[in-house]
Amino acid sequence: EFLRIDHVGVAVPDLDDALRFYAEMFGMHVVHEETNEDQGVREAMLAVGDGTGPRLQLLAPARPDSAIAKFLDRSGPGLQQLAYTVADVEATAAALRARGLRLLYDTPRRGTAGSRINFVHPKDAGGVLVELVEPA
Ligand code: V0V
Repeated sequence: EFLRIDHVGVAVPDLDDALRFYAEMFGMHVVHEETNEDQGVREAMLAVGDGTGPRLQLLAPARPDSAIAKFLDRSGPGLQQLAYTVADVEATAAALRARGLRLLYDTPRRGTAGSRINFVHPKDAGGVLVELVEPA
């Protein structure tokens, strides 16, 4: 069901500070940036190397009641999620539900760049927040 790793998500308190850090320290640059009001995040996708592989997603809170704000309060900055590319997010979610895993949403929501997304609860996936991404 999983085609490849789509991105790894890192929670950061301030997106501009983080972008500066990744550029200056690691030479990594933004390929996409947006605010997702539904998720309450300001986010940026960074390419690694030639940009053909998985991306790094920096996630900063856009609102104090967002999932990222809560994560930062509890855990501090750091790895927040691991996202896999799937061909059909509804079919994959249904298959995982049938195996007893809790999906966070009944129907997919809007993710980066018009993708459709859902998540497996981290308590059902060995402590990892697993995101399913069906690209636009
Ligand atoms: C919480 N927990 C995590 C975790 N977040 N464990 C691993 N990784 C995480 N990111 C643990 C937490 O330490 C608690 O463990 C337990 O889960 C709490 O579960 P809960 O009370 O049911 O839930 P909350 O309120 O802590 O929220 C966690 C969830 C929330 C995962 C439900 O963050 C959520 O709805 N996430 C999905 C949306 C999201 O993450 N959006 C931001 C990215 P103990 O203490 O009980 O052991 S947006 C995005 O990725 C986009 C737009 C995109 O890629 O396109």
